[in-house]
Amino acid sequence: MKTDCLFCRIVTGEIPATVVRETDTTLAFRDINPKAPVHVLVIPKEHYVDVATLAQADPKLAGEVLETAANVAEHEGLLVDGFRLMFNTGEYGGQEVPHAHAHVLGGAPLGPMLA
Ligand code: DGP
Repeated sequence: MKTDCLFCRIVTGEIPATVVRETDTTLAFRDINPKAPVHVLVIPKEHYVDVATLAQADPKLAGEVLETAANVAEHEGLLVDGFRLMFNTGEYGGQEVPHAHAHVLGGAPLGPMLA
């Protein structure tokens, strides 16, 4: 828990969020500024600054984030038509919140990412 981290404060409940799934180690909640009909963020409850740091420090937990993302996709009905799973990482990756998070995006055709 990092007291000045937005997503850590969502984990503690200090900042409200629409939670769609929770495990002992991960939390999934709707993005406040959705970019698709379904836009859910999946985070490890423990603070890691980005997915690269998370995966190197705790690959098991990184796998649990992926598992929760897959379960969210299934629960949101995204498995048949497909969806996008994205980790913005660092400044050049466009990461705005420095707590590792996966974006689960779907519910409409998203097109090629690097058009
Ligand atoms: P990124 O650019 O990958 O760091 O994405 C951060 C996402 O977090 C962005 O899509 C908007 C979302 N977000 C920012 N602040 C909040 C918040 O307070 N609540 C929720 N639910 N989402 C937030």
